[in-house]
Amino acid sequence: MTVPGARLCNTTLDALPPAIVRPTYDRAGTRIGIVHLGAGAFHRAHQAVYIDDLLAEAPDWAISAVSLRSSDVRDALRPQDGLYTLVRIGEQETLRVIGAIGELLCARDERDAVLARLASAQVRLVTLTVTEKGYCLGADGLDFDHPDIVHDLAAPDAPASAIGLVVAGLRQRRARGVAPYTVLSCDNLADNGGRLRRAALQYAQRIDPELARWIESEVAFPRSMVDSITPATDDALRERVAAQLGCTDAWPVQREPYTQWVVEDRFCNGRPPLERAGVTLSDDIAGHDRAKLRLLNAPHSALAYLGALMHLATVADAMRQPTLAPFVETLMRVDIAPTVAVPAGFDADAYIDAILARFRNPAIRHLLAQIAWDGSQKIPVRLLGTIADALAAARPIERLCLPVAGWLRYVVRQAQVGVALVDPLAAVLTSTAAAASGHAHRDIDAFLAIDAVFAPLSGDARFVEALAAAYAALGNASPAAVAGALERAMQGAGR
Ligand code: CS2
Repeated sequence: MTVPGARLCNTTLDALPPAIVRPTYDRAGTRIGIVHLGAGAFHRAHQAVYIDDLLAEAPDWAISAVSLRSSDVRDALRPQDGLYTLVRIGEQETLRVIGAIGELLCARDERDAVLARLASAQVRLVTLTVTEKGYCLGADGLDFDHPDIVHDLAAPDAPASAIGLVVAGLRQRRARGVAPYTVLSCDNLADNGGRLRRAALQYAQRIDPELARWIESEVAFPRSMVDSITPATDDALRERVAAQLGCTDAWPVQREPYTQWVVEDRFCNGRPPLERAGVTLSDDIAGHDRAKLRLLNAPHSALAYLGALMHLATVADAMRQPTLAPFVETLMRVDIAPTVAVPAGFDADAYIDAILARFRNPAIRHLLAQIAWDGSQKIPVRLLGTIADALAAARPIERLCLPVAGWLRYVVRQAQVGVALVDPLAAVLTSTAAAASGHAHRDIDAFLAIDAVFAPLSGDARFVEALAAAYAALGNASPAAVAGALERAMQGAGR
């Protein structure tokens, strides 16, 4: 039994109730081999769990988990020796204490320690979950006007951005004759490794063209696809965990039982034996990441915006809504699936069935508001590529435009009720929304001028027309108006 008021940490680990799964390896015998940028809940519920499975046989791959800005995760988990609880929400809830994180750092206040880790020869892999916006990308690769990039290029030895840190670490290693690390993006971006590589090369080129050439020839940037639904931690979870552990855990994480990690097997300085933890090593990442972005993340965003307009709270609530759920299923099967070139042996129907079942899981309280964050970063990679492909193939795009219009209506509504958007483009989105008149063409033209979101499509007359029509179809965006638009959009579906 643990003492009331005690905190989860190395010394309380042995006293946890027997049902709690915990590390089977000697934590003191592990060494940091991975620096992970972006120590949020997704990393801790996903990658860190795979690594936890491997540390008994591969003790050289423990993780130094780095937050770029906020010190919250470090402050919560450092007193816990990096330990935290993973709650798997299935038919039965299971609790497991994860020990893979050997160190927590915050780059903003411990930059030197982060740079020292990045320079260390023992570190052979740098992984990232910094979300779409963390890559500071514009329409053509790295956004050189992004304030973090401007800052980092002016002071490359004191970087704040993920790209700046990755390149600063490589620069130190090159200067000291230390072999480079592999840089593995684990974010929801199509061709995540390719984009990160191009951004790193563009950035390095500005600092030192020789460095850029070295990175180009020596550093591997494998692509990857990650998948596991991870609702944000709330107090209810903290309380459940404390009751079961018999001690407090300041920041447990939760996720569904399903998890997938597909990684391109291209590493330049060794790798953990990932396949032994259930990671798929594949050469066809493009097929996997496209299928996931288009068939899981795009419907998620559709549920988030259209569901929020219908005053629904969670994904499971949205999947019980009699017009929204069939609309999203039609979108997946009729409009999106034909644009996804699936990898060999991939059964798209079964994949869609499984995603719908995951969305319906009533045990998971996945807030639509969480998915609605960062729409300006998500809409292009989740929906606009599908629309571009449908246009190129002369397929209809009317239904595909509804979630995009739903996002814009949601932005307008948040501006009207005075709720701040969580989005790096919040300022321009909110000022555009505040000027919205309700006149579809005028409003759409104003939003389409936001190049960072719409640049590749805003000149396409069919898209402009279909988006304006979808925006108009949503009427005053009340729940009844949205339901009416979805019903009309379903007519004739299944062709
Ligand atoms: C979601 C994703 O928040 C979101 O935007 O669509 O985080 C989603 O839950 C994961 O990608 C599932 O793997």
